[in-house]
Amino acid sequence: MIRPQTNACRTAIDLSGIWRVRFDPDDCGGRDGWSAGIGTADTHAIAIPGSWNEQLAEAGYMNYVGAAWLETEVFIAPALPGVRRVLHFASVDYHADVWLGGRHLGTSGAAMLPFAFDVTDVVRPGATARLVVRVTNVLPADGPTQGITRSTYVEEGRPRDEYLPAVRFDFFPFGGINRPVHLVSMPAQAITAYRAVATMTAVTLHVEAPEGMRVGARLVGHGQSVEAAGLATNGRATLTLAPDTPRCWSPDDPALYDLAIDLLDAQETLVDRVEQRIGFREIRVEGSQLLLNGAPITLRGFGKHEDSPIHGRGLNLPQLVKDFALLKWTGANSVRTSHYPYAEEFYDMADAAGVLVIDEVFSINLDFRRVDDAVLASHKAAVEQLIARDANRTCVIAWSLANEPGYLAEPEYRERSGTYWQALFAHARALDPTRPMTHANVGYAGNDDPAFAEADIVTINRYHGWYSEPAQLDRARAALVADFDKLAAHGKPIFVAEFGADALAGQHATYDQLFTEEYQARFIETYWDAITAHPAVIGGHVWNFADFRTAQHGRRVVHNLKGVFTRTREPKMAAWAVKRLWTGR
Ligand code: BDP
Repeated sequence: MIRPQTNACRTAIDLSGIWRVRFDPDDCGGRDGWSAGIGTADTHAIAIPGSWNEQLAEAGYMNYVGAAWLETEVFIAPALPGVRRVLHFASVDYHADVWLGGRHLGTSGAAMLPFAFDVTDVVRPGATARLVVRVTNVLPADGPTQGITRSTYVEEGRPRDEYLPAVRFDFFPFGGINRPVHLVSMPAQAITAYRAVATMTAVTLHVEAPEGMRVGARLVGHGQSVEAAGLATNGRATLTLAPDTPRCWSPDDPALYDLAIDLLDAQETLVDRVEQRIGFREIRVEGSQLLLNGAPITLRGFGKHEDSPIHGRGLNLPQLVKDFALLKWTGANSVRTSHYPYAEEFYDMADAAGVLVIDEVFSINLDFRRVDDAVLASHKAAVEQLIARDANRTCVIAWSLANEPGYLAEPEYRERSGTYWQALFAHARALDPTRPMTHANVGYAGNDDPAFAEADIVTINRYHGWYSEPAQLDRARAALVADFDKLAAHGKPIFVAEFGADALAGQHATYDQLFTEEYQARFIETYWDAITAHPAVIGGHVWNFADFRTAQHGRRVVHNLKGVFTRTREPKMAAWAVKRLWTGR
């Protein structure tokens, strides 16, 4: 699915704005015909993109989990014959059913990823059509992040019903249309997909295009311009673009080139075009090192979230720009998209800023007491849709296929997950043989986690000094180093994807005290020292870049406070500490 864009052949109209929403806690909207229009009773204005929770807290929807129907009107401009219209959703949290002018178009795919419908035959050019989207933020039980409800807590034998809303993860289940919706006009004969594989010297393009048509590609930048062309045979053209002296992309020099792929008819007339920015770079694992452009690289950075006041998980462009300025300010060179694929604008910023991205599938705390073939199938589909969206991204250096499976230390994890990981990693590798694969291990799953056998990088999340050995940094450091020494037996690079301590901004102490700014800073300094001292460890990501909202829970004071920045992006002492560690200033 090609990203919406406006160029010589395509036009994308952004449908962001103030829509209307009607909540449907009793699930009667389908029966009562809301798909044709939600009416005027009990409706609220809602900004799209944006989550309903904080926007509509006063109306009672802060903790709402269930179905909601959102609608807007779309004017369909007249068009020349042969123009196709596509309705593209960058993502909906977590599942959508869509109607246009009362016609059901279909449903969304994997959560947190795009989906689109061809609406050419549905719309009447020159008229306005009503777009209705039924959204639910209830996760299905057989997804790669298995849904949980108040009643399944009990079935799962958990000690108590302790989260509002009920969640399996440590962030807020914001609901709504959290990324833009576009109406795209594009030619009927079109480029349908492409894969760009970059090395340090060339970009190889595999373009899916109508049989027998001519495909041309041009790469321009840094005083260079190269072209290639070929015919689509068996639905595909393969082209190679190799400038004489390509400038390589890296965090120190994020050199990007403008790539345009053209589709031409027999008369050499331009029929379709797609554009993106791309860099020359190579990423590879060798022994216990990660090599970027042939040289070892230490990853320093953060796990993040898409989370901001009022917007919730809704795309917040000013905050995105600010976050990249703050990442650079700390000296970070990398980010993991914990715990789900982010909005495409995030990867635009990362490509341009030279921030390396570990791109994570939305799979959290997979519980192997409840894993079956349906879960594996939906996990594979989520991997497939993520790789289809992001494989052409220069910034993406690795895929993380799951976060903290086996979190409950259930024996079934050790008994059954081996074949699951074999199947999942093999599936991912077949889709992208060019990037390392990993997953984020939780301590409960052990330093011999069955997934490590399949991963290229042994990735761990560790909280010695916080959830265990609290406020005892000597013991915490010893436990961390003991983990490293055991993990080194895998003979692969070790990466610490999470380490961090909560700090309430403004809380201070002269001694090691949980929740103080001093302890958070000292915790991070202690870990960083151990990370950089161990020959097999390729770096670490502080948990978290900024404080973020969680479900209500006795162990959280509104937010998870492990951010080195507050939720509104003021620095805590730890932000200055990482800046000193990573920039020397
Ligand atoms: C890890 C999770 C992360 C949590 C973090 C924490 O991967 O989502 O927010 O712990 O407890 O287990 O702060």
